[in-house]
Amino acid sequence: MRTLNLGILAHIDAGKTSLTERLLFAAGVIDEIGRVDDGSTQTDSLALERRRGITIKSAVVSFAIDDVAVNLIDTPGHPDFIAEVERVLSVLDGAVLVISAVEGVQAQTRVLMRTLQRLRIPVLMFVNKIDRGGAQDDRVLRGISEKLTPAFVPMGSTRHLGTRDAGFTPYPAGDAAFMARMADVLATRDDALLAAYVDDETAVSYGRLREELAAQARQALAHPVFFGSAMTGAGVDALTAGIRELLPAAEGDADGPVSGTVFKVERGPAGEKIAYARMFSGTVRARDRLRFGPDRAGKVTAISVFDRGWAAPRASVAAGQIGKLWGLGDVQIGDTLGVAPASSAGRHFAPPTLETVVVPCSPADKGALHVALAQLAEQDPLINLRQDDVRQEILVSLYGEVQKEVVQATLADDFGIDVRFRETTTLCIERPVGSGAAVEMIGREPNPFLAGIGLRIDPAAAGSGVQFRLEIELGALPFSFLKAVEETVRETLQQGIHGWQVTDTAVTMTHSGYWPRQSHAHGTFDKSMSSTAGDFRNLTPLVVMSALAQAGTRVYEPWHRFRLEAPADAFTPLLALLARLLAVPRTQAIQASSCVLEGEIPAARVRELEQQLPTLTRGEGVLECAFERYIAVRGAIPARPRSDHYPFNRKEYLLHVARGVPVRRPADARW
Ligand SMILES: Nc1nc2c(ncn2[C@@H]2O[C@H](COP(=O)(O)OP(=O)(O)OP(=O)(O)O)[C@@H](O)[C@H]2O)c(=O)[nH]1
Ligand SMILES: [Mg+2]
Repeated sequence: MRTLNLGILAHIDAGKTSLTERLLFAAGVIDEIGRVDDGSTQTDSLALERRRGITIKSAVVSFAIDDVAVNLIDTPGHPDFIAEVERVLSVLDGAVLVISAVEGVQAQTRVLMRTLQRLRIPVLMFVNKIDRGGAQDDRVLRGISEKLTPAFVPMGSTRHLGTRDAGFTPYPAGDAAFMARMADVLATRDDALLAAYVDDETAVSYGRLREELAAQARQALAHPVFFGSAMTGAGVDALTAGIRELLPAAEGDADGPVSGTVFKVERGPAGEKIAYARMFSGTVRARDRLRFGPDRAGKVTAISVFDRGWAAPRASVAAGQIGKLWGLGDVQIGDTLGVAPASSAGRHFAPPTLETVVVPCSPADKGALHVALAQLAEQDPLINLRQDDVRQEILVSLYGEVQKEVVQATLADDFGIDVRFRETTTLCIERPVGSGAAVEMIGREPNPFLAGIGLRIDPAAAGSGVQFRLEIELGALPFSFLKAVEETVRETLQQGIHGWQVTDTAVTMTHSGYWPRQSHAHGTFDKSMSSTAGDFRNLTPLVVMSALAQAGTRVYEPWHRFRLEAPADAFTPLLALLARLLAVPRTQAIQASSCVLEGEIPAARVRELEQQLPTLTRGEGVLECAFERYIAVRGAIPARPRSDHYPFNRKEYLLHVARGVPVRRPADARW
């Protein structure tokens, strides 16, 4: 039996969860179709999801199509939960991108397709809701062609669009228009096919085109498009057949070295940690000891594997499969089990752009709040818990207001802690402007640490994060010291010159020095003569900050791309509002009764736009927003209150002062 790990992705409300339910029903896994609107679907199983009618967490279910075992991952469409989508991307063999036949290609559809293409993940498209009033097929196809990809192939025709009787009929074998479309799309990627087709159109058989379509779809070069309705079930059989025919099965050797990726972590009823892992190679058995980080490992106590329905207890999970693993107490989302798979995760979407202070309504809950948030951060690492030691406050990173409400409701429902939020600020980033370097030699005044470090900081491509490189000889420094330097570099860059996270930079270690472990004649360790990892941890922040000060940094703020649809008479007031919010409208179109405005807006102003919109448009305005890029802040630079992890101690503080590195003595320092 082949396995296919399939993601369902779309803009919010396109019908992913409803379609998942339909596919489970069609495969005979469930006898009755649940409805999102009644809170009775399989994959929206959290109380909060049922209450709100939206998906918040990715969920896995499975079913079989003939000889293919499909693990289906239903993902959330709301941009506040994009991190959930990000985490599953690295475990997919293919995806179904759902597009509403009424709304067409939407902001998030573009963001998702762009990412799927970048990762070369094969994509089938399903144009859903053909039963709903306003459904159109040609307009959606135009949208796909203009905004997503030219390499799409409609797989059939629709009838009675916009009615309960709406249906989809796959093109029959040999259909001339279908063959012409396949040939057009496929020939651009296949010279032999192009030559044969140019030579004699009729010489290329339907069978050959169909085979080539499957081959190109499996390589993510061509994208078959199906139509249907998750509500009535129309077109779902054709989609099911397409999933089997046109998407690749998981590859991997069950007898090879163990390699897997953890893409979801949850807590069981007794608080036990459960890791969801997709295996790329090898087999993990219960009681196996697994390594999942440089210094983290654990023993698997139990396994269940997704198989025709839900996860069921099994003795092992093998290459291609998705399993739930118990017993790995320290495991984190994104961890690699065993050897790293060829296509490692990495960041595909923008990080959260907001940060807010979380305050317990009852001060007595402070300790419990910290524990609860740490558990939430385990399931969603981008929450990025930050403790402000000076003000004794806890901060979390967020994507938006809906995620904020979800965090609040989860803390209340699952942990019994009522919280409120204070001061939501936009998270900016800092990027180095030029290059900077700094060196502290070992044993040279005023360096009080038994460590020598030289670092150079250079700007790197947008989106590349922080890379740590070595220009010292490998082996010149013991590994534990090297690791201490790299970790401390990353930690220090959490807060740059203006307090924001420094990113898109390459940090190169250019110099190192240490004193090897010295012992007295009688064998006791002499700290005054021997370097320790602590010396490297203490010295690194200073060298980083000196080099960074020399490189200089610029602060960038997040901007969103927006699309606004509103009654035509709201056009002028909307333009005025956009101007006040410093948004930049790029295109606009006014028709008889409605207008469409598209452009970019600082993320910090999106909330205000959302709040003003209903009044200006009599509640009819529709706003779509998605993160687009970082743009350098003009004018006053927003400063972030520093949480001062450093200086760690008095020696280091004095060294900062001696070197003229800007530093503040923590208010609660005991020295
Ligand atoms: N008429 C009609 N309504 C549909 C169809 N599919 C889904 N819906 C409705 O559209 C709404 C959203 O459906 P969901 O399945 O929750 O959409 P989703 O993409 O999972 O939404 P999120 O997970 O929150 O992004 C619900 O009210 C569904 O009943 C369809 O084919 N036809
Ligand atoms: Mg959903």
